[in-house]
Amino acid sequence: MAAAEAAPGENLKINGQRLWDSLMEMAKIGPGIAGGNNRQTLTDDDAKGRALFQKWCEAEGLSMGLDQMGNMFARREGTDPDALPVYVGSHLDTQPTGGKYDGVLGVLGGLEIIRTLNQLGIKTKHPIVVTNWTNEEGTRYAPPMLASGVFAGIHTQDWAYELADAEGKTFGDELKRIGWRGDEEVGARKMHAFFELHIEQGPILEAEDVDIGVVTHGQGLRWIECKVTGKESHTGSTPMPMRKNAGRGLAQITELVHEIAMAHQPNAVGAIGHIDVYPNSRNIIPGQVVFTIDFRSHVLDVLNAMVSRVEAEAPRLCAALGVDFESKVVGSFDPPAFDEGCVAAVRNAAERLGYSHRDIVSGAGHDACWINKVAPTSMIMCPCVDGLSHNEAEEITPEWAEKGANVLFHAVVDTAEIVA
Ligand code: HGY
Ligand code: MN
Ligand code: MN
Repeated sequence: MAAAEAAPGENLKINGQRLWDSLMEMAKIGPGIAGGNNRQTLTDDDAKGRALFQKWCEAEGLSMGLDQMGNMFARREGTDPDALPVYVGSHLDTQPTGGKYDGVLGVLGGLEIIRTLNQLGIKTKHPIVVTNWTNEEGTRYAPPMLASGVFAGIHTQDWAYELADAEGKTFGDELKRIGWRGDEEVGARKMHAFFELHIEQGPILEAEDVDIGVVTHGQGLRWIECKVTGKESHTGSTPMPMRKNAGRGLAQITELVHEIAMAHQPNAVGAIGHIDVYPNSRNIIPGQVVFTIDFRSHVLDVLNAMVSRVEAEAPRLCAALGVDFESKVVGSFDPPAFDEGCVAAVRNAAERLGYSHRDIVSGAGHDACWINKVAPTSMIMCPCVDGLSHNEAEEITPEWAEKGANVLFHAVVDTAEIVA
């Protein structure tokens, strides 16, 4: 019996070596101090990374759009100019001690799809647009997924422009300074679908020896910025009963956050990653501590219960210590459920390619979580070594990158419809 006719594009594969070489080339920009990256948003290194991405896109004949939040849109024309484009991408900005693949794999995986289509001379009905979303990480400017959030109508552009970093530099000024503020209205673009390839940033896929994560849902997130205020005084001459030590508030709330998350296992997580101590002098009792609680769960009721409990108990803990407590939510999104049609496109692609795969909930937040509100969206995940991410030792294998990009490729071209 003749082999079943391959469906259009069934044997399509990306060039894994070319993708890996591009990942390594991009990793040279904004190097970290331990083999990873520090290419934080709106820094000169971010500008250099953007310029390299633009150069690669122009070499493939793509037209580059740039909106007023610095989101980059590299477009490959389809045969039907009226068809809404299929978008594919992620982010090029990194954590201060970030890895080489978080976000970057999704942007350069999208570019690799274009390179392969051009090389094979394949046309698609729908245009394809490779995207770099500004400030996904939310480290320098909270909240995370800022520019995709403005694009999805979650935040206003004016509010985003006024966000200030630790040195008081505003997002709007820095975007203009690095020369990447475009004229295009943010969110005006309409999408046929959006796909994001991302490393798992957790241990499940590697532990189960599974190549592909078919992402059905994401966790919801709450970032609560807390300020505990005591009184600076001499660590040597101030009698213990007279002290108003803001550091003790931080210590007790750190334990409270851990206890609250542990009370909601197996799906909740909680920690404090950002801490500023004032005046941070060895012989001054901390007068003020500012820190951010990061709670996550894919169950909305659990997420809300964790926030309610810390907002009820933290003030009481601090009052007992003789220090003041105040807080505000600085980042928030509810658990997203991705589009079933796009999730099926990812699952079918993994099946067709013969890759091991499993449904998975994303532990990290992604631009896809916001784009999911304005277009059919889903994600593909590949394993990462020891599940480690947001650490310069973040690592993946070329094979994982290639398989993830192949699934992305098939999901995108199936949705963009190859014109034989
Ligand atoms: O915080 C997050 O989940 C994302 O990595 N910015
Ligand atoms: Mn990311
Ligand atoms: Mn990240």
